[in-house]
Amino acid sequence: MRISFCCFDTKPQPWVDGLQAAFPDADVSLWAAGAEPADYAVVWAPPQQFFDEQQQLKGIFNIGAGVDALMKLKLPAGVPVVRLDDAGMSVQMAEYVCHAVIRHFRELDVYEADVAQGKWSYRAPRLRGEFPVGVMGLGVLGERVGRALAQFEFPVNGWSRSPKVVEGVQCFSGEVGSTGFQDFLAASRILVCLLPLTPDTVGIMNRDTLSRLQPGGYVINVARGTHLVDEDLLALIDSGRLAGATLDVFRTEPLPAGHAFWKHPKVTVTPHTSARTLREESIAQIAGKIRSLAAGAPISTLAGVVDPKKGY
Ligand code: NDP
Ligand code: OXD
Repeated sequence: MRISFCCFDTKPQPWVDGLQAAFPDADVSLWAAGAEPADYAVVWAPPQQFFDEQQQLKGIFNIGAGVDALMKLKLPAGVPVVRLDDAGMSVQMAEYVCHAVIRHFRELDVYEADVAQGKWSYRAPRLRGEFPVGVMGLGVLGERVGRALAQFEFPVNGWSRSPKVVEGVQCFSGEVGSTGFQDFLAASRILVCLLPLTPDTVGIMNRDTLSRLQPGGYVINVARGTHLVDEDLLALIDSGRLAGATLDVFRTEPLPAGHAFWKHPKVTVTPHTSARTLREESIAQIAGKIRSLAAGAPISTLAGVVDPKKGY
């Protein structure tokens, strides 16, 4: 068996070594132009040339949850694409989003600023019932985030394309623009984006949709930068319609120097770090799936197989 690893965003050698340790008899290598045809690809945002050359693949494994970078490419026909299915990311995402919600709700940013000036001051307690949180996307990550927020007794709404039942979460469903979507927005004050980036969800957080949130709305984007129309968010914050935002993902990454988000007092920026790919967990998950496929298991038995029609 030959496995090709192709990723330019991380140190490749520990991945190659980890995959080799999982498959001692296989030939595992870091891809370079002109490399021999491989059976399985383990990739993150590879160049088109990778797939132009690798035409004999039996499976493509993405070392992240989001496959938007892969879906832009021309992939070899009929080869299954498998994304990470949690692999240690959902607990990180729950931590990050709960932190952002609680920091905003408890005004911890205001306390931090006061303390920095040596000020001992109190804010009036706020009622969590007045801060319903809406989670867009109730997949592997969104569901975990919704459940975690419910543990803190926030009213939690969730929205997905197909109907769901999640304990502690009021679930809405339907396509973008449907009544279910509009009702979800109207019921929410804090909006969390955990959608995949697809043609349907590009720019989903814009002036119209963000204006439908309850007054004093707050935005947490942990999915993809292109879900958000930056200028619309800034205009709504500056007009006082929205209270602020916590943003982990951006249209261009790294966030360009001089972008208004960097210094905006009501915007908190982190560098695409809300849920990191954990190497050991990911290799174990991918290796298990490669073993299943190599043993003849039907692709439908694997978790995280991407539906090319849906794009996630
Ligand atoms: P899943 O595929 O498990 O979940 C996606 C959810 O979004 C599903 O509930 C799906 O609905 C819903 N959805 C998709 N399209 C639509 C639509 N058009 N209308 C309504 N609902 C829709 O993905 P994950 O939870 O694993 O990951 C979500 C995203 O998080 C990733 O795609 C990635 O972009 C981002 N991410 C960001 C990270 C970071 O560090 N910032 C780390 C990891 C992921 P249904 O179930 O009905 O199909
Ligand atoms: C992912 C990411 O999609 O890290 O896994 O953004």
